[in-house]
Amino acid sequence: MTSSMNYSEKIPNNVDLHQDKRLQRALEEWLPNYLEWWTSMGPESFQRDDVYLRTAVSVDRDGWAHFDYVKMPDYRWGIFLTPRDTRRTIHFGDNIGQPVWEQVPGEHRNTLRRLIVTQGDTEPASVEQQRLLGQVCPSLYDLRNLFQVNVEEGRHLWAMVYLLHSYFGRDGREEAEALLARRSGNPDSPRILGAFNAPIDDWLSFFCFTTFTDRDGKYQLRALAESGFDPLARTAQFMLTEEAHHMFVGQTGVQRILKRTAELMKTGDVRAQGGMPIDIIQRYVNLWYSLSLDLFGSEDSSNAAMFFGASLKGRDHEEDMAEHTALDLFYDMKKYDAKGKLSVDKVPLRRAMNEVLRDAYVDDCEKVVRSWNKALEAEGCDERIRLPVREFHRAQGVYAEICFTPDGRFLTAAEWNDRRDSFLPSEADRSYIKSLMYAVTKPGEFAHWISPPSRGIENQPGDFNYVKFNPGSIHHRE
Ligand code: BYC
Ligand code: FE
Ligand code: FE
Repeated sequence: MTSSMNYSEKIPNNVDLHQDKRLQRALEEWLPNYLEWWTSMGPESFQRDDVYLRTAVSVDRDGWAHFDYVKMPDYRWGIFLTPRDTRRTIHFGDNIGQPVWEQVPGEHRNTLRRLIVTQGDTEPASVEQQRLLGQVCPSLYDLRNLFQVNVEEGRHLWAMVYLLHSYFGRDGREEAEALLARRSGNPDSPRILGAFNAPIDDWLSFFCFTTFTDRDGKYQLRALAESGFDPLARTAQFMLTEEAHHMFVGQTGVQRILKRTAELMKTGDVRAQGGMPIDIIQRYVNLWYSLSLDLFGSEDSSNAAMFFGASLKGRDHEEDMAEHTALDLFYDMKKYDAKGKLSVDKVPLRRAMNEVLRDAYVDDCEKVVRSWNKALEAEGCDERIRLPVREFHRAQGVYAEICFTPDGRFLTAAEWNDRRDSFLPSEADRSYIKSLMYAVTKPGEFAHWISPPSRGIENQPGDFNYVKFNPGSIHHRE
């Protein structure tokens, strides 16, 4: 295991893949299936264009990225793990103090496989969800960022497939095939988790998704980076370094839209000038935030207790916690009856681990919204974006069957139905946002509804040509 990466092999890696011929062969057999999936389900219409992408060249904290023009199917997807720390011991749950596992413990095999498959399933799902967005990109800068996110989600799939192939034998290989077979939004073979079946066909949705849903990824990966199963922990650690850019794309994307909207508010009606009104942006935030809260699973979960007890999935920054068994401790959980009457239950802390992770996520999202509101304030705009309460619009967990307004007031189902369109994007909102989508492909130009970024990727100038269209491309110009 080294921090530098071997790019001379068919599958770039820092796990000495050539020393395990069987595994190498299995992954080389999976590779063409992956490429077939990528060319049919990946970004449509752009597979032959040259995109200014970063590729990982070392797993060191700084300086791991290399930037160059690449055709997406030629991207060097590889297997990169943070180097092993041989002194690492299990530091939470029932196995504290034991050396971390380098192989899958038999009694946790099915549970671990399920966690890895669930994580792996989200990665190709997001690429499928975003596959048509390039055709209506608001700029070349944004187009390049979309593709950077897409190729890295492809690499995250590789990360999970490596674990399945090397540690789970035949059923791991079968799961790796199934990861290429399910399809986002397909009623017959949907992706596993809710948010990954929702359509993303406009850029406001994309920026909300990369803000809120990729951020679920950050927290789930942080919890898996604590795992007693060391290969999973090290894989998750390296994935987190890539994840930061995805959330940057989302957060700055929404911020640039808000800035533009605030500018347009000074000169008249936002909609009449072709911008995105704040109330519509708020409804998209409400949707993607609530869908993403669902991804943490139930507030009170026997699965979560088992994952923690078995030392498979820890808490965010487990080392900072006062205590690491989570036994004989309780979490004060808000619950409601069908009439909306509140009670506070004492839930055993292990059973509340999904909610503990969600708490960290909610704090992080609040910071993001504060930065958005600062941008509005800087434009002299009095409007503000607000996160809905966590009970709002939930489909998983203890709040699932109960209706709440974004500010936490209980509603009957009939009241909810009457007011739904003021909380979540309506058909009219969606068709208006879609009507704003058109391709802007001249270097340095931006769609009317979004402001330019404050700086370019790798400090490139504002008119940098991030994507070079080749003859045959839908955006190619002579
Ligand atoms: N939709 O006790 P429960 C990312 C299922 S994002 C549908 O409530 P548990 C990325 C659950 O699977 C990060 N089903 O929850 C972002 C279980 O089913 P089974 C992805 C759901 O098990 C952007 C049942 O309900 N990583 O990386 O404690 C772009 C009862 O489960 C949902 C992970 O998720 C839902 N929302 O926790 C690209 C980490 N929620 O098993 C990538 C791995 C729950 O009874 N996964 N269910 O059939 C996990 O840690 C856990 O599986 C979950 C659920 C946190 C998801
Ligand atoms: Fe990912
Ligand atoms: Fe991501």
